[in-house]
Amino acid sequence: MFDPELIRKDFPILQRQVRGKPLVYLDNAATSQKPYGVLDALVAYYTRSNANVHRGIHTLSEEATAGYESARGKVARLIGAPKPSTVIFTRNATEAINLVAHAWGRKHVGPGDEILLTEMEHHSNLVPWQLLAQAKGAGLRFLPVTAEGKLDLEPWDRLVTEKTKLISLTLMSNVLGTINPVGEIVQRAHARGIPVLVDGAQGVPHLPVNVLEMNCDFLVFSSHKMLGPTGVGVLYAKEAILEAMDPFLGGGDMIRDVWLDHSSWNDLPWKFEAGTPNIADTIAFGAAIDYLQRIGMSEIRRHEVELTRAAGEQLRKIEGITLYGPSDPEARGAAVSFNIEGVHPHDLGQILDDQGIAIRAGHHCCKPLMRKLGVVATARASFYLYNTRQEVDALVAALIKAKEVFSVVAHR
Ligand code: 7TS
Repeated sequence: MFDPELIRKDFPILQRQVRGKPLVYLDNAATSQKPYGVLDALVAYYTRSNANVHRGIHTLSEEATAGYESARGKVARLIGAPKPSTVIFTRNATEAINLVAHAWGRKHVGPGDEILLTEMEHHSNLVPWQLLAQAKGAGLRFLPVTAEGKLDLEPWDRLVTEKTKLISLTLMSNVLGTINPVGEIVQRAHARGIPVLVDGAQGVPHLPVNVLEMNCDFLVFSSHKMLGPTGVGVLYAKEAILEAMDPFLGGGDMIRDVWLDHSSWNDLPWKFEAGTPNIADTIAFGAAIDYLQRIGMSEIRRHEVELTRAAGEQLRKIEGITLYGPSDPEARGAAVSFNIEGVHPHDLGQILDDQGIAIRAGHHCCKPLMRKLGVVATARASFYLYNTRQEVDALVAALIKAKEVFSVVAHR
């Protein structure tokens, strides 16, 4: 049975206090906490098996290589990738998008071509395309966001033309929580021969995801938002696309043979992994995936829907609050952004920190979306598997108190 109280015992950081209060960690959309299994995997690797991968024939190197490649298999199984060789390890989701923008984009996007994004993208899924468009004389187009924070597909036929070379969008918004209809978008795009990149940085940690069902051409995400260490990201892509792509970075490990004036490339996935990779953190990412799968992605999703429902119901009662994104908890993830009239979100963040409650305040790397919402910043609480109903209550109580403090100050 899913029991967040039992789950919490696996996360040592959740036992600590902040400013004399038990930590209430509600900044999971920024990064998640790590269970003992992940921490133990790091220590075990460095205390027993530390060596470079893919090179030595000695025992330690074989153990390191087996651990590293086993993590790749775990990622492939988690997302339903047909082969582990379609999973490329990067530093984070951002680097995975940049890899595609360089290694695929520079070959397939030319002057006058267009890339279709949405107005709710994280800067990670915007700036790499701006750089590509500037380098190639290409243009960017954007699916708009409705007042409820959903994608507006009405202008699809005007926005998707023979110029469109790629559609790149987030599975789940880190600000609005919106879960986008990626399957439908992939179908529509493929009907016109256009590949689709899915930014799964928020989606993969919180939803069951299957790349064959979604039928996306690229999927990117980060270990650190799904109980794993920082410094590891994933690019999944269809095998034929990866085979046809040139390398991103050059160096050791990504070559088959090297002459003074040219080189040939290693097989997938190593063609895209130049230099010594982040071995320890990747192995520990494998332990994070084991943990998530032991609990079950559907169970995690169900728990988060309940927390989001409870948060929505209680937050909506606070006078002067604006909640962003879809109100139906089934249509959204557990990142809940809001503003309270008369209180700057940074002040909210500070006051909540005094209560041991960690939320994020700011533009969440979505400045164009902030402009669309007509704000400079929002406060954001984001839940994960180890959060509880009591923590939702603590958040709401602290916000009510913060509002009272500010109305007293305002009336002085
Ligand atoms: N895409 C989305 C939708 C994200 O939310 C983030 C990070 C990224 C990409 C980039 O991930 P990275 O691991 O490469 O940095 N989002 C956030 C956030 O909402 N608060 O801090 C980081």
